[in-house]
Amino acid sequence: IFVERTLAIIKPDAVHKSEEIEDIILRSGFTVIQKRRVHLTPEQASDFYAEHYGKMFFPSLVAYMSSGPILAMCLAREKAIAYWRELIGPTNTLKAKETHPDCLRAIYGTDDQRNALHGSDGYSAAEREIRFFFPDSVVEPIPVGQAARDY
Ligand code: YYY
Ligand code: MG
Repeated sequence: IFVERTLAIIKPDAVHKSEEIEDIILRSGFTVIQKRRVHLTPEQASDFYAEHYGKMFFPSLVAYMSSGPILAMCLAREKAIAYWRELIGPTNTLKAKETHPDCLRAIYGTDDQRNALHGSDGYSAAEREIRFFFPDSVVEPIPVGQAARDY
């Protein structure tokens, strides 16, 4: 059995709540494999969100993501990708507050764009995004039962 990895980001509007959010992450059964505080340049934020290049919201998304420090985390758990997406909830914080009031974006998000948290949306995105922040991380899934410090 192999656990799965995903990339989580605590975005600039929620970094001041990162200790509280990390507690929830651990209580939800994730292991924090790697963690890095980083202040992205606009160029780096554009690279990270390249799939959205050309969309109306792209310039303000890049400005937001480079507006202050963020906390990038590689999380591991069984079905980490889907479970982390479920835990953070819908993209739009305002909708999340109405339909999923317990999700992390509803609790920590600011508005329809500043939604506090990021989660990879699939396996290939997760691998690419983990490499983006942790270029020397292992590529293989992590066997269940191995301690995080082994990696
Ligand atoms: O994966 P997720 O973050 O839930 O949403 P995406 O559709 O990938 O968009 C990435 C990011 O862009 C989102 O977290 C907020 C912002 N955004 C926006 O400001 N306005 C939109 N209409 C859609 C997305
Ligand atoms: Mg996305």
